[in-house]
Amino acid sequence: MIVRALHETLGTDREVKAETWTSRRLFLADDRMGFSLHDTLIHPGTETRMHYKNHLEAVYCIAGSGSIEVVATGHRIPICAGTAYALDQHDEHILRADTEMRMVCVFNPPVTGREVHDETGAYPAATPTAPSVPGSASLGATS
Ligand code: 9YT
Repeated sequence: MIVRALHETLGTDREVKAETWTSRRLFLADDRMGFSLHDTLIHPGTETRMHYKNHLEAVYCIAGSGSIEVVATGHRIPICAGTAYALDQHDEHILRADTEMRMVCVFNPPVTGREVHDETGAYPAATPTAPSVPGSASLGATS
């Protein structure tokens, strides 16, 4: 079993800061779980355009409020504590934070550590890391 506390990530390589967010990465690819788990703060008053072409991401908002816009349709959905979204179509999106938002994020395949968005809003494709549990299925993404 791996046990990791949020405070242990602060000020380490697991705390990754970008202009509009700070991602505290609790579990990463080298934990061999088949996903990564992040506790992410989205800074108030910001907007972040993202397009995870190489990953699937699920996000659960546990504090704060804002909205997500699906770029392809222009559809805007309010996000507040208790709302989750899954980018099952690798959806390009714009996240707007009205107040500081605290998000629990899961990436499949897992991110490896220091990723920040490239110019297209993506993280680079990961090198496959097998889950450590014998017989467990890989959660491989498709692009
Ligand atoms: C909610 C979201 O996607 N924020 C951007 C940061 C990213 N999720 C991360 O690496 O924690």
